[in-house]
Amino acid sequence: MAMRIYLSKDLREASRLCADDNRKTLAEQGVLMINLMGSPGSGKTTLLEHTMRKLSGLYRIAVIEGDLYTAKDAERLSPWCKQVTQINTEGGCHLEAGSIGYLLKEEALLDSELVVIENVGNLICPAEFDLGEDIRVTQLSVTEGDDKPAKYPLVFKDADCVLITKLDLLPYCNFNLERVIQELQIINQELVIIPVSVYNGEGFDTWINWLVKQIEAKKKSVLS
Ligand SMILES: Nc1nc2c(ncn2[C@@H]2O[C@H](COP(=O)(O)OP(=O)(O)OP(=O)(O)O)[C@@H](O)[C@H]2O)c(=O)[nH]1
Ligand SMILES: [Mg+2]
Repeated sequence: MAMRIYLSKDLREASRLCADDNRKTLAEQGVLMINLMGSPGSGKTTLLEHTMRKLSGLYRIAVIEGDLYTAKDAERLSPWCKQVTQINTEGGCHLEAGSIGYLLKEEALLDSELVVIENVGNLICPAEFDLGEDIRVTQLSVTEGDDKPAKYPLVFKDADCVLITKLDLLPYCNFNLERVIQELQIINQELVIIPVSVYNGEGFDTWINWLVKQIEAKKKSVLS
């Protein structure tokens, strides 16, 4: 016989409170925190390598790497970034606000001007968990197929910026860029959409300029 269980408590409440705490801590310090999401292999770490190479001389940047296993991504970023922390979820499909809050107690992290979280590669679960970030960036590579925004809308709907990555491979993929851009604009009219390739540099400066604007706005907000 089927049994219905009524929950009188919101099971996500603790996580939401942690996210709010993280946002408050970051706001007090003027630190911008970005939650970078996307499928496994969509190019998140590669984008970060190039982004750090460009910005690490200009800003104090910390990276939090989320992966099920290994410290491979943290090792890739360590030449470009002084403060890299790897979180292994050991099977977990997303990061949680509590783990980020624990790291935000470290002085080195709060001394940064930008904290980038590379979430676990996945278009589903990370979208459902607020980490206390200011900005959500979702990557979609042209090799994944142009049906993904329609099939996994939440991670695109709640994003501030979508990077359509591996643009250099567009001629070899059955990916209708114009249609994807239109679909994304319907899902979220405010979305900043930047097609980019770190291999041939297309769109990369547009991404960097947008990111710098966000860092500067956050720094200014603490002064005003
Ligand atoms: N052609 C092309 N390949 C790219 C580009 N960006 C990344 N790649 C390749 O895509 C593969 C996966 O890149 P990663 O940066 O490791 O992907 P990821 O999203 O961090 O993967 P996970 O951390 O496992 O989720 C690598 O072989 C990269 O060299 C690009 O702009 N063009
Ligand atoms: Mg990675």
